Amino acid sequence: MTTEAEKIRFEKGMQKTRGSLTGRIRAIFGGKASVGEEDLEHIEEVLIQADVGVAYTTKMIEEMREALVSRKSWGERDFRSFLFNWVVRAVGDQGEKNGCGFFEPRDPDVRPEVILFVGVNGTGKTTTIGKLSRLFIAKGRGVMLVAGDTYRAAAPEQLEVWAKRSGSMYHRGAEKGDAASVVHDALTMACSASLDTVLVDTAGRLHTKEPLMRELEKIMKVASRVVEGAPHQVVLVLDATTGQNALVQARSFMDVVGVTGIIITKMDGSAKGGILIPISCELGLPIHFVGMGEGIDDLVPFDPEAYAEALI
Ligand SMILES: Nc1nc2c(ncn2[C@@H]2O[C@H](COP(=O)(O)OP(=O)(O)OP(=O)(O)O)[C@@H](O)[C@H]2O)c(=O)[nH]1
Ligand SMILES: [Mg+2]
Repeated sequence: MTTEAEKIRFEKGMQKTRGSLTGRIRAIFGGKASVGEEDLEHIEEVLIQADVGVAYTTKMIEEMREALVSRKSWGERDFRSFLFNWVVRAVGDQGEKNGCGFFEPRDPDVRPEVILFVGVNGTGKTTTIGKLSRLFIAKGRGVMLVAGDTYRAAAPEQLEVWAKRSGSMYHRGAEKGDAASVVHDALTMACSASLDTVLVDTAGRLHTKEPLMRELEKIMKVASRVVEGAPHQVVLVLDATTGQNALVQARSFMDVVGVTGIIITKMDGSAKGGILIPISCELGLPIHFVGMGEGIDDLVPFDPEAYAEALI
């Protein structure tokens, strides 16, 4: 369930996208009582600029055209309510898979639940793990953060700061060490400490870099040797400001590591929040959360209605 406070955070976080969409839509309607066929082209442009994607925009416009035929007039309010319903239908298709089911262990008989975070450089993996660790701790779980990023200098320290903030345990290995062995040691410790949840950070990697993608496979293999079925979730972190490229990244990671869900970050910094629509519709994966800022509280469970409302 999305709370009122979460809805408000969604709205605030999506100001940039909404600001740009609303302004343009208003310009199209320009006080007219009704739009006509001739305006559809402009509406199409606006949706593509918000990164809804050509395929989904075309679909939407076709449905609008049909709706126009069966009505005498179509004012701005009609249009907005059409858009709202369309978006909810499109992104709500993933149904229960969206939102908060995330906190429930995939296999209740196995502890700890191991969650691996992957994505290209700088998408917000480490920050998202930090935000999530606090939410897990608030649910009374024993949490460990694992610095599986052994590439970037200062990456382990960055994660350690988040561990201290949230009150999580923390494990790192030797500098420039082997990420898979860091994960191995961390999971062994987490088992003996009877922890509930282990969040594993990994180095950012371009989906086109073959050896780095192989390293992820190795981490997965090692994890499953220590904890049955691990990693139980593989979360792909995508940056909303990268637009359509996020879809390309997603497909490459899905091929290699069997991604189970998505978190979209930096929605607050993007005027292209429409990208969530193709991400949700085309990948067939749940969107668990949306990042709305850099602070520890700036992670909001994804809710189709709150999203559609904030978009429009
Ligand atoms: N505005 C905004 N900034 C964010 C969000 N999430 C992360 N950031 C910022 O994005 C930058 C990169 O975040 P990191 O968490 O270091 O990203 P990363 O994926 O771990 O990066 P690498 O480990 O280098 O691949 C930082 O400055 C974060 O504060 C968000 O939802 N909104
Ligand atoms: Mg990082």
